Amino acid sequence: MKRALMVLALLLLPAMAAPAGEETTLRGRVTLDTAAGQPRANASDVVVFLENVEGAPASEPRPAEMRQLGKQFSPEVLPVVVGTQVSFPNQDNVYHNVFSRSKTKPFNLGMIKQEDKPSLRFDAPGLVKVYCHIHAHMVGYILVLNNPFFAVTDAQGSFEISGIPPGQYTVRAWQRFGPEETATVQLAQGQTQDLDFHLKEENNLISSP
Ligand SMILES: [Cu+2]
Repeated sequence: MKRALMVLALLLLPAMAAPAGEETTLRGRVTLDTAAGQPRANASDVVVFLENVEGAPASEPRPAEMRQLGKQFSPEVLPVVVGTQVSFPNQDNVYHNVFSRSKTKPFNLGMIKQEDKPSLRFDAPGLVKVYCHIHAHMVGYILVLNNPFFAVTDAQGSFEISGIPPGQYTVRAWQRFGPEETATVQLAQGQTQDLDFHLKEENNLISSP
């Protein structure tokens, strides 16, 4: 009995040693396969986000930026929380244009000259695909989300979301080039939970606005 109690005490030690107020965290790694079935070396730009989070902060979201740089949108994938003001600075020495036909937020910012920085507020959740009518290859993705609990993967596919209120959530891993994946997690206060996703790209994507 004594021995059992001691074992129990030892088992509890790591939890007790954790600093008070440790943040509830979800982290993991996304692996991406190409349509040909090969692992993609660069697994960046997958957006991992939580659904149905209640009591999300009501504070004004921080402004975000999608630059035009080297005739690309940068970043190409930009997740933001609903209500975010996004500016589109042109950092090239050529004209650009930024427009979208997405139902979530159709717009056209007209001609944007170097150093100009028009901005827009994204008030409705959903995907907004962004293009430039001068450079047909330019495409950007603004994913407008209902709460600030999201992360974008780095080149290794790693992500981390912290400060999550404890609870049960649906987690979605969204990619540009194929179907997303979902998972359900149960997060306890102060816990760090690992969650991995495996996504596959598709060849036959129909280009939608
Ligand atoms: Cu352009």
